[in-house]
Amino acid sequence: MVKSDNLHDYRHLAEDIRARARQLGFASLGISTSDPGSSHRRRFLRWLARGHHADMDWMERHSRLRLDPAALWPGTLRIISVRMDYLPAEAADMAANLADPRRAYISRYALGRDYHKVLRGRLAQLARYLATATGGRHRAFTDSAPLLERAFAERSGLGWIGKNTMLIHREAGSWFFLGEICTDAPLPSDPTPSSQERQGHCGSCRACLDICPTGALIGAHQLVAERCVSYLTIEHRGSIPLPLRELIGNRVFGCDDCQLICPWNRYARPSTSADFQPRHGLDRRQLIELFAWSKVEFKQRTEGSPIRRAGYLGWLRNLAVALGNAPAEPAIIAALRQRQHHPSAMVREHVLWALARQLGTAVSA
Ligand code: B12
Ligand code: SF4
Repeated sequence: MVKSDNLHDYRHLAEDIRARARQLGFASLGISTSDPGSSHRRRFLRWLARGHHADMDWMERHSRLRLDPAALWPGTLRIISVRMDYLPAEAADMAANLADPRRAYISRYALGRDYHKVLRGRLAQLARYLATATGGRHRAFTDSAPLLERAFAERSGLGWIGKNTMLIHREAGSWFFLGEICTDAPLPSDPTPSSQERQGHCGSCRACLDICPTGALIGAHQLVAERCVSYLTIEHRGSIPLPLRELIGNRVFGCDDCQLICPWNRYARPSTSADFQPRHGLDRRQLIELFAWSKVEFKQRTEGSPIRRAGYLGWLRNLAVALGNAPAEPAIIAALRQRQHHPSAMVREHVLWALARQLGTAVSA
């Protein structure tokens, strides 16, 4: 057991944890203090004040905790941040899928097993290892608690904040998840990046800002959630605003455009982890196939998948929008007609919108 006042022991422990994290499948690990720093604090509060979080009220509700991990998990002195790469090696070509309006584009992160489940188990093992070594208090999180994950990861040296707001790593791009352990162990923290390092390596590139289909990136490092396809297709519960529907194209769950275009993602190493490989052929499905899923089929086929978050009605809503954007075809019109009397008013409204587009009639949504 590490003695509470022995810094030498903690240095060794930090190295042990890094090695252990690698064995558990994490690509890298960084340690920061529990202070997110003034620039993250300021930017986060400004984002909330401008209402850029749309109706994700939970972002506002727990804002104090997000800025103070010790309030979230008492005694927290350090945040251990880990990165796990997820770009599925076996998935069909992304750009080709996105360019085919009859096929559904599902975000790469959502093709396989829910990352919360994948990371949680491994982080818990790392936390147990720490507990055995120090006997202290440790708690693992991955997008499961109000914690400014990118801020702590950035401060521990895991990457820089790109103009698309993603954390980007020089050798790995941005196709990765983050997870954390809040600990009371006074581990040596990694050097905080200098202000020059924090500017990152985006330089004059603005590919992500220009490619964003809905104009959600209103400037470098500024994302307006209510326009982001990821928000609209995953988090948003109601009707999708009419002006944005056409812009969503065939993206039925999440959006990857601002990562797909990022030059740093040329260096991303695809993940061979079985957990992240596509299930049920979700990387290549036709829109009408997915639209035909019954509620029972949706539940069965999204078991353990992040897609569950959209809910069955959200899933039908998103697919109806994509079908409305597909080229006019009798098979699509027939599929939409099957659902035009759906009991959900929200689904019906999107189906009628899509039908009107398919039939070339006035949109009466
Ligand atoms: C809310 C949320 C969303 C929202 C809002 C996104 C957003 N940009 O905030 C929506 C639903 C749109 C979303 C979408 C996606 N998300 Co999300 N999301 C989150 C969540 C829960 C909170 C993010 C947050 O705090 N936003 C608040 C705003 C203010 O953050 P921000 O714009 O990034 O600004 C912060 C920093 O970037 C910094 N900052 C801003 N500008 C600058 C400039 C400089 C120079 C510096 C130093 C700092 C700085 O200050 C702010 C405060 O820290 C996190 C998990 C978590 N608990 O942290 C996952 C998380 C950020 N999401 C993730 C992912 C994978 C996605 C998607 C790729 C999913 C998809 N394919 O559809 C997209 C990507 C969209 C995008 N370009 O960000 C990953 C990101 C991993 C990575 N490599 O960065 C996270 C970390 C989840 C995880 N555990 O892995 N997400
Ligand atoms: S995820 Fe898509 S919609 Fe959201 S900011 Fe990136 S490119 Fe724009």
